[in-house]
Amino acid sequence: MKIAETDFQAWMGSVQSRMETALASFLPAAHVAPARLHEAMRYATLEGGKRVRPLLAFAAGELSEAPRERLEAVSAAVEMIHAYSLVHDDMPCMDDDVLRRGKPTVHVEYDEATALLVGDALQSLAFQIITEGKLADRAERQLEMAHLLAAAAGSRGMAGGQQIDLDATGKTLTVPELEFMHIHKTGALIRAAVLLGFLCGDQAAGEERVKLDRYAKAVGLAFQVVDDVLDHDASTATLGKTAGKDSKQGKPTYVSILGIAAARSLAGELRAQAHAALDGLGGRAARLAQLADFIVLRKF
Ligand code: GRG
Repeated sequence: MKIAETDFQAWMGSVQSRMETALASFLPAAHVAPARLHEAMRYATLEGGKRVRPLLAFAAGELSEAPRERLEAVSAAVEMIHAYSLVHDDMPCMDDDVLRRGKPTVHVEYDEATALLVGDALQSLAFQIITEGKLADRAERQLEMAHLLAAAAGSRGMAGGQQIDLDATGKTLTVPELEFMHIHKTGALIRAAVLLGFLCGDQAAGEERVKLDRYAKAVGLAFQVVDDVLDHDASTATLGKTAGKDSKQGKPTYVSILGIAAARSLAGELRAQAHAALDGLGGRAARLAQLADFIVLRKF
């Protein structure tokens, strides 16, 4: 392993463990009433997940010299929206899956009504966190951050992308239609993670934000293309969720539409676009560059 790689692994491990502690303290304790709901919220959020969105927020925060406590808060908010989306996505009325992060999905471990409430409560808690305390240099900026997260999660972001996904089952989409779906379903929250991390810092300059936005869009789409490739290539044991499910459910994916070789090469192109977007940002963007590589080269 090269030194740069070892250093990246260490950085990633430290952000992941910091986030585990932060999430555990933002979530209500399992014994607090209603204990079943709080226990299930913790089950859905803690001990699992690559924490890609927090990693992106922390990396973007290096550009604007964002304080660690603010990064923990915005990352926790984004990760709670993400966890809620996974809980609802796994329910019988949507993807109907029994395995997530290597353990039974929330509606299997608890029940459907609890899973629904877990998602609702995690989403509310995310907005409570992002509007509490001082997370930006000015109150207007913090308001903008809450607005950004709401837009990313809503009908013109992730929830809208999920609707397009549900409508697309059993159909063939064109590549631009597939891209439109994923820019919303997966890309919107990833973009929000990058921008929120950046906006936490008092040194968040406008021209850097434009570059970051370009980076976030490339990485968001790359994440999904790789997700489709892994759904085709990897095993259920490696992924911790049911592999090969999209094709079984008749869902259009980059692999079903482009073929596996073209999907792999698209992931490589998006990785190059992400790197190009960082041009001129210097060493402070090193973690973002490493994360683009991690997202494209990951095996799980
Ligand atoms: C229910 C409103 C609503 C939205 C659901 C994100 C989503 C929309 C559904 C998840 C289904 C899915 C497999 C999407 C593909 C990309 C994705 C978000 C994968 C899971 O994210 P990771 O790999 O998961 O970051 P971990 O477990 O590592 O956090």
